[in-house]
Amino acid sequence: MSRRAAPALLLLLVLSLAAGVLHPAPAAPFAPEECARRRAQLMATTGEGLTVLFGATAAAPGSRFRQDNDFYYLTGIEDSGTVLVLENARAEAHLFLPEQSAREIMVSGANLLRDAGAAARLRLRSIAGLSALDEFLARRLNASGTALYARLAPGDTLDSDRYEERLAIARRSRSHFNAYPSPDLARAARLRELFPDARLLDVSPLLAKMRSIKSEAEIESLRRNGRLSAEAVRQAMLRTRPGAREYTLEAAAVGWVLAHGARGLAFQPIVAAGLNACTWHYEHNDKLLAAGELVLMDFGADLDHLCMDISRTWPVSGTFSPEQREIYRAVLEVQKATIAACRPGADAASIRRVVAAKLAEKKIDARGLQGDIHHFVGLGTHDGGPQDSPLQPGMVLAVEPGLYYPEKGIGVRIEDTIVITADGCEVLTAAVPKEIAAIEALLRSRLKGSGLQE
Ligand SMILES: [Mn+2]
Repeated sequence: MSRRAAPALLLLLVLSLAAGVLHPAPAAPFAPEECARRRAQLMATTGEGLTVLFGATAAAPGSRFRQDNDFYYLTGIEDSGTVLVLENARAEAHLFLPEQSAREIMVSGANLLRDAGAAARLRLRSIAGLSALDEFLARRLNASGTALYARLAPGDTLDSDRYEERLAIARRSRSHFNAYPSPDLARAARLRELFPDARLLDVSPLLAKMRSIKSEAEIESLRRNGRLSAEAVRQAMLRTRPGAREYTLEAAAVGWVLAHGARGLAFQPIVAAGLNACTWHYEHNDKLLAAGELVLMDFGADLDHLCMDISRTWPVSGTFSPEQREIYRAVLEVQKATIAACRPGADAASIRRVVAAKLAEKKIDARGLQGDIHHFVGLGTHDGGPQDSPLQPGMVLAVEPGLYYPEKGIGVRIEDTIVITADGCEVLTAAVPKEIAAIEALLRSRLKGSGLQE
């Protein structure tokens, strides 16, 4: 090595080490080879033209940066402001990242533009600065009528699916002062403006369909999250006592998952005592727990960018009243019958038939509950997916029946996240009790030795 080359090589070494620190290897479900496989599958489906997908540009206010779900699914990359371009027929992927000033690097750390080995490691054809994006697209969209796949529907977020995002945009636009377009709508309009003769097509349904079937690595990570989130709820149950506040339980569960490697939470935890449980998405979590009330907790961690969703309801004093017991039992039997009916090929109608038969056999009054699956779970707590098609192995979903009686101050929801297997399903969140006897036994163990009386 020449004397002149040595400092340059040393600088390169330092920069690549720094990049290694700033860019820790993604967890197995989003490892480079997994993401490359997904990109190849998507490109084989589209087959022609280009696909352009935009990453998240900034963290939500008050939050840690979390990459856009579709973007993370295809790249495993957390850098902000990144754009992925797929040349579908050539099966090649390119990444464009913002060029950063020295100050930006000092504040936020260097992005992958400074990481010389990144393209090879991530199985990309190239990595370039964002200022080269428009010209790259213009060159590749040279022929009139070229297919340009982009996201024309709103992207999903940590806890809202595409439909809920659409709803949020519509609600915000009730005031015309707030009727600014969503980032996806603005980007689609810009693409139309820049490339008016390209054939703009929506990539969202293709990605939603792919994401609905989880890989082995995703399922293994979701299994770990199921155990982790279940233990967190169990920890909250053990902190329950009259005079504690809802947030005491929240703190126990949040502390538990953060102490065990979760990135964060899948959604704002709901800890709702008494009447509060009748507000489905209650999140104040500051009320005192009173003896005789039920408390409903809806909780899940974000582990490896994958979410979990679990709800339990239990008595503050440790024992269900006869009326609470009757309502709880109806929800529990419906929930268990629904889970038992979830298998490959099952659809909404067949699940309802199985649930009805099971409830009739057990002579349970289900109080109007019929047995529904509620939403998919994955990169988002409310993950996208084909809503009305039969279940398939690898689908992950939440079953969360609930009964709510505001006039009685009673709300009961019991929720597990399940994965469809070859011949049925596996409950990922089974490690926290839901049978009445098991809940009362756990709560008795808490009361023992604490000096508390029921
Ligand atoms: Mn749910």
